[in-house]
Amino acid sequence: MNIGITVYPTYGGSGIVGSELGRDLAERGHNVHFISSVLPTRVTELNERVQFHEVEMMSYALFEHQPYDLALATKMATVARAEKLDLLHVHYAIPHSISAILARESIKQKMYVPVITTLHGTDITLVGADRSYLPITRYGLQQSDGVTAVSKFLKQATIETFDFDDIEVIPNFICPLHYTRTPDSPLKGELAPNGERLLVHVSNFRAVKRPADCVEIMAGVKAAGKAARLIFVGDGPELSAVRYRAEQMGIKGDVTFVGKQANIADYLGIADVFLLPSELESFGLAALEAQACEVPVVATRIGGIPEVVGDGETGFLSDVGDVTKMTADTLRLLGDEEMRRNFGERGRRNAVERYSTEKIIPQYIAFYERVVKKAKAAAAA
Ligand code: GMT
Repeated sequence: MNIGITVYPTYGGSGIVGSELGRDLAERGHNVHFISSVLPTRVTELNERVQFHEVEMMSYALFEHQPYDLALATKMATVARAEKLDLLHVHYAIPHSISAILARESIKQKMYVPVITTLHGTDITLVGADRSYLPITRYGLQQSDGVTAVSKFLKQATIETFDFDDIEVIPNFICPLHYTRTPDSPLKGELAPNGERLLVHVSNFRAVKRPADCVEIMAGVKAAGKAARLIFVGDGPELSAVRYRAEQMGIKGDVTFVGKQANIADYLGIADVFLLPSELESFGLAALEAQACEVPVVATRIGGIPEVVGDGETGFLSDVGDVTKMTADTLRLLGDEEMRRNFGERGRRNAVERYSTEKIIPQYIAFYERVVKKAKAAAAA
């Protein structure tokens, strides 16, 4: 198939999922065309099966904000015709599904390019639910030829907010070969020079991730006399507040900020406990990646996380903001090597058996085939 994929290229899990899906589809013999403002960070290689089409935008003094959505729609339509795309698959509803629908409608006299929208989380639960975007998001769902959501939770949230239920749940995925435990990595010695245990948090440091809760947990671990270090991977708006909190709590020296990293697996592969104290998480991709690396997860019991992390099985779940319990859970894991190993092994099994690329990518392909077939049948009628 010839597949157009649009993602937010630089920021967040939806971009990772869309990019890695494209890479895997290309490895399976499909032609993938990424259409976005810049090359998505996870797309590291372009070749005859993986191409990139940059959305160009003219700037003009009259535009207070550049109309990216329209430039994107124009590029989608151009690429769809030039490359004879079988479908456009957009990740994150706003504005991508609207641009894709516009593109589809603008060329429908010449060809019909079906639009598939994958919902990732805040496009439904936060941004899409805000009254400034709600009607257009509902329109995007209704007009898409197919809609998928990354968790059962997100499907249910979409039904409740948008009264729209024609949604296929296709969960996020990991490549089991890429996400593995790497206990002998030299990075371990660099980050924990005295053999300390490593608590790792990976996110885009937005308020919804509550990264400052990790600082509270680390402070509790230190107060309990456990030798550990907290590693923050990623960057985002809350980062300076987190640094300040660490300073305030007197644990600045126990925390390392490594910033954005191209290869998250380097850090997860040596972690002892993964912390994800988010306020909202439709799936929690980082928790899945951690489990694939045999790392127990301490997280919140919200959104799609309970679908991914087994409480008492592969990690421990708490109410949002309950740092006392999250600290106790972290200490429990740090103090019990066997529990850590058992949780880690079960986590790896859970990730590989339920969420490996082998399992999930064929679900996307089957969905594409169904949507394309239905669109062709409708066009013929
Ligand atoms: O977090 C967002 O605002 C959007 C999105 C992103 O691009 O990071 O995150 C969502 O998609 C991820 C990939 O499907 C999920 O793993 C995250 O749980 C989800 N974030 C939220 O629901 C807050």
